[in-house]
Amino acid sequence: MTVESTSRDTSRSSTTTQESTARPPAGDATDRARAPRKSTPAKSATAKSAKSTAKSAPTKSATGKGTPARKPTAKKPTAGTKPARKAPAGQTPAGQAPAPAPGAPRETLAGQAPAPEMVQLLTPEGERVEHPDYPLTISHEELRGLYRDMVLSRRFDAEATALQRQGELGLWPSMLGQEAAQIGSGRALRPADYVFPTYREHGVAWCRGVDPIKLLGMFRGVNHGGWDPNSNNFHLYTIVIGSQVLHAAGYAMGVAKDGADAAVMAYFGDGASSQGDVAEAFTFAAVYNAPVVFFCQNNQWAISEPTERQTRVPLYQRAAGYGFPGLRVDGNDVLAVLATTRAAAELVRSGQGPTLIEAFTYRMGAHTTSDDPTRYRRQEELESWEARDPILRLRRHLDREGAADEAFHAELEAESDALARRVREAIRTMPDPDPMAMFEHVYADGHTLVDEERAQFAGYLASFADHEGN
Ligand SMILES: Cc1ncc(C[n+]2csc(CCOP(=O)(O)OP(=O)(O)O)c2C)c(N)n1
Ligand SMILES: [Mg+2]
Repeated sequence: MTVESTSRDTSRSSTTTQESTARPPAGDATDRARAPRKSTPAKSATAKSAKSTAKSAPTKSATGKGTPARKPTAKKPTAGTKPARKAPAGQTPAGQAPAPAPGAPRETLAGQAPAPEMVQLLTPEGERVEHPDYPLTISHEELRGLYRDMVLSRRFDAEATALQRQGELGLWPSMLGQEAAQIGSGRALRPADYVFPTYREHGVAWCRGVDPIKLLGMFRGVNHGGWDPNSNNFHLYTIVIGSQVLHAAGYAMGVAKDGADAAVMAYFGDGASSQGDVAEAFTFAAVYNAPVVFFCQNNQWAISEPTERQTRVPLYQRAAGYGFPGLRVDGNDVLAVLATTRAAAELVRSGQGPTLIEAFTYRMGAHTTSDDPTRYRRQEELESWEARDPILRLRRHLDREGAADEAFHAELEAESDALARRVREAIRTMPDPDPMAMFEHVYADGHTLVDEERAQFAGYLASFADHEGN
C-alpha cells in the first residue's frame, strides 16, 4: 500500500503542530501502551523512522476547487511512488504487506505513515498561536460564550450519566472530553445549515438550540427521538453506526439541487469510518459536489477497539482517495475547531464540494454507561488526556487574557447548578407513553401482522389487570 499525503501546502508554519505529548496519536504511530489484550498488534520498532519521514500538512484547497492539488517536495512521497521509509517487517519487495494469518499480530501503522500534523490555535497551556490558513479574530465576549457552552454542556452530560446510575435512564453515551470538538463545530454553523448527528452530539445539539431535556427521552425509552428535526435543523440521533453519513450526503445533494446556501454537517466517529455507508457517502458527495462537511470525531476508541484497528492511515487522508480536501484539527482546541469548521462550511456552501475534518480528540469517559473502559485501556492513557482537557485549556486562555472575572465564573456555576436541577426535575416528571402507541406509525395504512401483535399485546397488558384483581 502506498501512503499518499493529501497535503497541498508544504510550507506549513510551526503553528500547525505535531501532537505534542508523550505518545503519538492513535491511527498513526502506535507505540501507545495498551492494556494487555489478545492478538494485540505488534508494537512497531519503526516509530522513529516514521517520524523522520515526510510530514503531511492538510489544508483547504488553495485553488478552492474541490480536487486536491498535490505539491510534492523532495521529502514527500509523490503519487505512485513508494514512500522512502523503512519497510515494516513482513512486507514484500513490492511494498505490499501480505495478509496476516487470522488472529496473527500485524504490522501497525507506525511503519506506514508519518505522524500527521494538525491545526491548532490554542496550546494545551492555553497560549494562543496563529495559523496562516485559519486566522481567527475573537473577542473576549465570544471566548466567554464558548467557555459557557462547554461548561454547561459538560454539566448536562454529567447529570445525565448520574441519572442513568439512579435508574432514570436506560443508557447514556457521555461526550466527556469532546466538548471542544462539538462546541467549536456547532458554533461554526449557521441556522440554515443542517446537522446529522450520531448519538453522542449533546454539545452540538446545545449549539443548535435543542432543549437538552429532549435529548433524554430516547435514552429513557419514552420516545424514538424527542424533537422535531426541522425546528433546529438537527436530525434525530442515529444509533446505526455510519448510516446518518449517507443520509447527510443525500440531503446535501438535495441542497445542491435546490441551489440553497447551506452546509450539511455529517458527524461520525473513528469506528464509523470503517462502515460501507461512510465510503458510499464519500463517493456520492464527491461526484455530485454535495455541500457536506464530513466531521469525524476521532475519539480514538470504538467501544473497546482502538483507532489502529480501523485504519492504516490517518483518517483525514482518506479524503484524497475520493478527491476532496481533508484536514486534521486538534479536537481539544475549541478555537481551531471553530476556525476550521467555519472555513470548511464556507467552502462547501460556495459549491466546491465536500470536505473532511478529522477532529483528533479523546473519549474521556466510558463508551456508554454499559461499558467499563478499565477492561481495555490503561489509566496512564486517560490521565495523559485529562491533562489536555478542552475546558481546562480554554480556562487557561481566559486567565492568561484576563477575559473572565470571578463574577463570570460564579454566575456560570450558578447557571450550571440550575441547569442540573432542571434536568433532574424534568426527567422525574417525564410522562410514560401509552404502551399501545408503539403500534402507531408503523405502516401508513395498517398491516394485518401489526394488528395481530397489537391485539396480543393488549391481551398481555389486560392480564396484569386481572392479576391485580382490578
Ligand atoms: C451498524 C452498527 N454496527 C454496530 C453497532 C454497535 N456499536 C455501537 S457504538 C459502536 C462504536 C462506534 O464507534 P465510533 O464510530 O468511533 O463512535 P464513538 O462511539 O466512539 O463516538 C458500535 C460498533 C451499531 N450501533 N451499528
Ligand atoms: Mg470513536
